[in-house]
Amino acid sequence: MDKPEERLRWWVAALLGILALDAALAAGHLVAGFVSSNASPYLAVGNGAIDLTPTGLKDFAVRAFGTHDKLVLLTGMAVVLIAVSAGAGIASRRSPRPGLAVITLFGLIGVVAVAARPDLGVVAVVAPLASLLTGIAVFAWLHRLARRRAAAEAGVEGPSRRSVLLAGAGVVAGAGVAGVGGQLLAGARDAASSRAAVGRLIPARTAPAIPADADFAKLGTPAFLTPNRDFYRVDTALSVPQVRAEDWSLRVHGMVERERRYRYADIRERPLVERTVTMTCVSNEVGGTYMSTANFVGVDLADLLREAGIRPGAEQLYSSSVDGWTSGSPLAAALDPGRGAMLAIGMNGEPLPLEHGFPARLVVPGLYGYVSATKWVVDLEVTTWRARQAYWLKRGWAREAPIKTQSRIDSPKGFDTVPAGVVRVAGIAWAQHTGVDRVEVKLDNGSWRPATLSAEVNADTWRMWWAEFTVGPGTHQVTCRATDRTGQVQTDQRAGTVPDGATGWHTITFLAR
Ligand SMILES: Nc1nc2c(c(=O)[nH]1)N[C@H]1C(S)=C(S)[C@@H](COP(=O)(O)O)O[C@H]1N2
Ligand SMILES: [Mo]
Repeated sequence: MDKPEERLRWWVAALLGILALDAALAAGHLVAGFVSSNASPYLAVGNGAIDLTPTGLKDFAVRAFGTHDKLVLLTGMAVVLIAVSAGAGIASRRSPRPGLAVITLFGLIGVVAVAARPDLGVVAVVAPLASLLTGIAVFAWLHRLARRRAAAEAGVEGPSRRSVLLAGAGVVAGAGVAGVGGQLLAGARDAASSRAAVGRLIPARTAPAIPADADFAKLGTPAFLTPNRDFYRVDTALSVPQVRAEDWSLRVHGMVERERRYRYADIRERPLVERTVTMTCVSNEVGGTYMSTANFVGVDLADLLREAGIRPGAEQLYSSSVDGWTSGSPLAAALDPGRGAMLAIGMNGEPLPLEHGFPARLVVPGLYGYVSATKWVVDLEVTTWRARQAYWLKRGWAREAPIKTQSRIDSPKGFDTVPAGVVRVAGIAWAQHTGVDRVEVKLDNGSWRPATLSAEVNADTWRMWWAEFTVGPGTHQVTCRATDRTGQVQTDQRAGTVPDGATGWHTITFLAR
């Protein structure tokens, strides 16, 4: 039988588990600073979790938490890790073995998650291995110390209380230094400095200036061009991929006459074009905000594909990002000179922001982002639909996903209170690559009334609208619907976002007083 004095108090044991976790994660983060910030085991496990999450849950997370979905995931992971580590500590009040087993299991999960990342080489596993070894060493060491102290309290020779506390504090301080060090190292090598060094991208052909009456921002619509910091962001990347322009290249291969590889300077030195495009996410719900407009600067995708020479029978442009995300676009859309598909390197007068795909991304007007807009793009494979299935296609989303004709009310906002009398209703409509022809608005059970449209910038961008109603006190409802250039009226049939984009009319309720 064990002597009772050799058992650790439960809270001391729990603390040991948490300290070992802290040290392990910090060590991994530090080593990842030398390799790649994405080799940090914590981030790699989170990224792995995102890729393994079923579509329905992922769609829910994006809807429920929006851009914060990743913060929610990281926080949830932290809570689980701390709880399990504390539990493993408590299970190790006598022998360190249960704790060591749990640490080994965690460490191996980290190793697998890093090894599975397509953007990292094999050396990257040194980061999770550092976590694994540090976790084991710290736990074993602190455990021995704490048990000898417990014995000392029972009268046997052993370390002082002070030395045990110092050891614990030393682990916390060491982990702090390692964690911060890893962060600084990653920062020094990162893409932000590379982006800052790019300088101004001057298009040979600039987009026509946006007329002043292209938006009704004074009436509550968004500004016509979305500032980069406000541009919606949707991707599966838990930490933004860090690609330096100097290290980037784009491979064009597959069903082509000759494989090509472009470096950043090759693209930059070409005559650049600028195009104003409204991008939309297929996860945008009726009334949602996953859409934005920017001036994109880049080169014609069709030019790059033609230089490689397309072989007969090719159907799909299968593009991959540095972190292994993939997208499949109809090759015909990428080649169509009237479509204006681009390899973009600039956005609103700056190099692409890191979150929006620096150094380069695809932009194909008229198609939802998941079938067209690969960020951090490094590989273009010309292929068939049978040969390759892209990321979201495998998860139940449609192969063909043109953006649907839709409209949205921005003002009043749902459940606003406004003064009775004249009410101005304003919003946006979009039917990218087809163009918006008309928007109609309806108050309560009234008839459809035409809205005033903003100046059209081009068929690939949103269009703003407004209409005026006189309302008495009470609750009212407004609804809008758009008609595109083909004469198709936006359907009132409600459909969810899966598999190819939501439909239905946007209605809001407001109170007049
Ligand atoms: N590498 C990568 N590119 C990606 C995605 C992604 O998850 N990873 N998401 C796509 C989706 S679903 C959309 S809607 C657009 C969003 O681009 P933005 O974040 O610049 O607005 O990027 C597309 N490109
Ligand atoms: Mo999307």
